[in-house]
Amino acid sequence: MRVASMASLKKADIVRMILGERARVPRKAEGRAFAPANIALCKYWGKRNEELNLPITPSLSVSLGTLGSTTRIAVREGASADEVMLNGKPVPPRSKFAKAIGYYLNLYRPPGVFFRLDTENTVPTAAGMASSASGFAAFVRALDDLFDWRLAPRHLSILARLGSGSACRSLYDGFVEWQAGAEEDGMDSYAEPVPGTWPALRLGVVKVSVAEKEISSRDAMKRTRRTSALYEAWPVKVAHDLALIKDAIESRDFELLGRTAESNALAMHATGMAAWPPVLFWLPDSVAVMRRIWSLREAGHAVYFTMDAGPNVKLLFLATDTALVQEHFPGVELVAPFA
Ligand code: 2P0
Repeated sequence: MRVASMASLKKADIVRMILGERARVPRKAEGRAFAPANIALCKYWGKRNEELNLPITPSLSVSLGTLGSTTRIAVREGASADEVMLNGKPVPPRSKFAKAIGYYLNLYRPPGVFFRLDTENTVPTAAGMASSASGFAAFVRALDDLFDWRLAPRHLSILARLGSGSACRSLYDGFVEWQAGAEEDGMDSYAEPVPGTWPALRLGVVKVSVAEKEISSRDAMKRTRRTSALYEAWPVKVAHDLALIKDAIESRDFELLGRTAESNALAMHATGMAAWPPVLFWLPDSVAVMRRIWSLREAGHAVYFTMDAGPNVKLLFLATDTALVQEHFPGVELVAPFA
């Protein structure tokens, strides 16, 4: 089914296109699913369509194995509101989190039906790792399970994207590429696995601050795209880095992977600094961590970093350097994406 006016397509239009004639009647007492968190090596930064979370560029991430979200969803018989639980605790209905879940549920809600949604995050939420990506991916899978839609992974990826862009990459393990697509309805903008595993690859999260950010990544990328003179260079940078990262994965060239991911993250942050008002996520300690990494490299160690829309630094290294990383970054949280 195609909709006549493409320009103003809403999320609900896309949900209708994907679900088609599928019933919105729960087929079991509870839907349940897990999805991994992911960290981008080549970042998603800027949208061509803010309603549908359609990106300007492709991006490439690595999923974090067993770190992610497990979501359970069930109908609340006779209730007049949804109930949202996070890590075993009720979430206040007026909170941003509960509202975001409510808006997303509205896309699928049969009239007058309310749900109980229960999410457990194994991503250390306080470690500055985004849980919205794994959260929305697990949410979509849990709905698919509850309603027994049996949607194709491509369609689940598109539905997860409607919740949060980077969530479309959390439908897969390992390395994942999100195609930017060109269609206005975004039916060609979804994630797919990139072949290749890398058992020795390690990530380490160095916590700098867990305080709530001053600006959400959503607002930061919007402002950057609209006001930063450097944004023009971003799609060119992504095209270049994406090809290098895929080569690095294929040839298991860790230095190429690390160098390219670090340079990509720094370029993303640079576009933000040139926005107005400026977008700067770094704190003095973020820069101190970067400098420590650069000193280690000068001493011949292959330790690199990436950073997302926050002050925490994510190290990239190989298993053989685990002891070195722990020595230089006490308290680092280690992640083995392929273990
Ligand atoms: C990424 N980030 O590729 C980039 C790098 C942050 C920096 O995806 O507005 O929460 O929900 O589509 O996915 C974070 O942005 O934004 C993000 P929305 P999202 O991982």
